[in-house]
Amino acid sequence: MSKNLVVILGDQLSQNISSMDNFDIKNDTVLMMEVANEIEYVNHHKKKLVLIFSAMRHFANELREKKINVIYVEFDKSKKTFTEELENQCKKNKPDLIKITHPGEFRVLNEIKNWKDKLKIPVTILEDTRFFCEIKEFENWALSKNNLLMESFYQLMRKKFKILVDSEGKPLGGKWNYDVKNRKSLPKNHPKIPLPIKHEPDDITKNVISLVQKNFSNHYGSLDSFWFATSRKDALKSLDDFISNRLKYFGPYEDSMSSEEKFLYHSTLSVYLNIGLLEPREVISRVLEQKDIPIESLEGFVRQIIGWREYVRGIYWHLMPKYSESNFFDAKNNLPDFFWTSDTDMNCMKNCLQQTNDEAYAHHIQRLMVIGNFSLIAGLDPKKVCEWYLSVYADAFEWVELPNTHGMILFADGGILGSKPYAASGNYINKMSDYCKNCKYDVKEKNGKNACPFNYLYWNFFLKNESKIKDNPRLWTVFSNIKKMSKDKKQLIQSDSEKFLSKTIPK
Ligand code: FAD
Ligand code: DLZ
Ligand code: SF4
Repeated sequence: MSKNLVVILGDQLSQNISSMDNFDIKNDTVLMMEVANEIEYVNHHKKKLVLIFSAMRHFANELREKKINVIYVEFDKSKKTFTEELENQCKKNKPDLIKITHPGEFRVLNEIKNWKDKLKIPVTILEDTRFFCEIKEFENWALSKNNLLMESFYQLMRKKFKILVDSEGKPLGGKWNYDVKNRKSLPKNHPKIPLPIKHEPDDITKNVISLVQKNFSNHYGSLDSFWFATSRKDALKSLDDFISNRLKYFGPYEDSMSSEEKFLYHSTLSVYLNIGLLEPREVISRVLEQKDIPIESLEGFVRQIIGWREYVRGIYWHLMPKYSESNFFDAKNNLPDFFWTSDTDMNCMKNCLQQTNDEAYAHHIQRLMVIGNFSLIAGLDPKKVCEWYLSVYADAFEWVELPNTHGMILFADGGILGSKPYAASGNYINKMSDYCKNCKYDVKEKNGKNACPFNYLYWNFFLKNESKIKDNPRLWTVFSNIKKMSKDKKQLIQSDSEKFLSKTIPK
């Protein structure tokens, strides 16, 4: 009888993970490892470290309850890499075969590909079947298309999995897309929105909090009031809570921002989906079972999970490793210190950065239209921005973080993922949030000391990159305005931007 060693990584905490298929309880063993390299390769938020370690430890216990033999390697400084630790375990356990589900990061895949030669043991890498779309299937779709629009991939997924379609494959409600209904800002006297459940840390989580406090106090972010679910049971409670309390209005307010409401009607489920405590298929079927949810909320939510989430993963595996190397605008600026300290006079940035520091969470529009928009128009270096996003959010794994950062916000891929850069002036932020009313800067001012920096940086971005994007049909209005702009106005924009950037960007 062959003896298998099944390696389960920190984001593979699903009972149905493919590496456990045909698991032989008598002969096979599961190996889980907390290793220094995974902790240190970026400056992970402390809450992200607690989430992953606590969830790994809960998962190992759940497997043991099913009488599965688990070797769990707890963190100590001498445990450096997956490979070194696996080598130690193979010497002791002498498996005939190592099994692992395809990892979520290219870096880790490369490491795994070396195991066979290094350990002289065969290694089987299995498809990650938790996703709706296999890597190969996306690749075939991508190769059959001239441009890789999310919308066309999304419609394919809806039809293939018969989600919100009628018997002829037409969209329920008559439209594939309800985006126009889903752009509301939060009215002033909107009733308080129910917060996501806060899960009280149990003994396992408390131990991990102490471990992180002791060993990783230099990492980014606050450890106060840790509230994430770290077990499947609690993650299911969070799913129920979202469905009962926030799904109904998810669509209309998905683009809005509020200094009073950190989570609005968002689900916060990415944290659990990305480490495997919840599976996308169960989330979709639970959501579709609900009665009385308006189509714009149902479709809006389904689009995020079977559209965007699957699409960015496909893009990542289709285009890596070259994808991360592009820098379309040749942007080279360092990150301002306030990305780490939250200490800035721009109230929108301060709010989103402080929330990121406190919660290891910001919702999509905060990531995209505030921090992301700023990173784009301030010309920040894509590699540094990607590293920041990978560090600071609890749900950040490279397969999902990189396309969103490198492609969606920075347009560093030159337009594979988005058809135009998501640049916006202060006006957009003012329309969609209440941030501007408490800001030192004046959103209505275009130039000068009190002007909102988003206003001049926005035009400066287009002036600087004119030759690269002026023929983009979606930017026709922008460049026709630039044509009408006087030389003096252009100079003012450039000098305000230079002054701001020279104060803000470390050399
Ligand atoms: P909800 O608004 O409730 O959305 C529901 C679910 O849809 C999410 O849980 C998530 O699984 C999925 N989803 C929504 N938008 C996207 C998207 N653009 N790409 C992939 N999945 C999506 N998401 C991550 O999971 N990890 C990341 O590291 C990450 N980095 C991002 C970086 C930038 C610059 C931007 C603009 C977006 C990033 N996103 C990332 C996407 C999105 O912001 C988060 O998925 C979302 O904010 C998570 O919060 P939520 O669960 O409350 O989402
Ligand atoms: C992010 C992370 C961290 C901080 N620590 C570990 C760890 O100690 N052990 C582990 O198995 N996984 C960890 N992870 C997740 C991995 O770094 C990696 O991102 C994913 O496995 C890639 O899919
Ligand atoms: Fe942000 Fe400008 Fe509004 Fe201030 S005025 S909150 S900097 S958009």
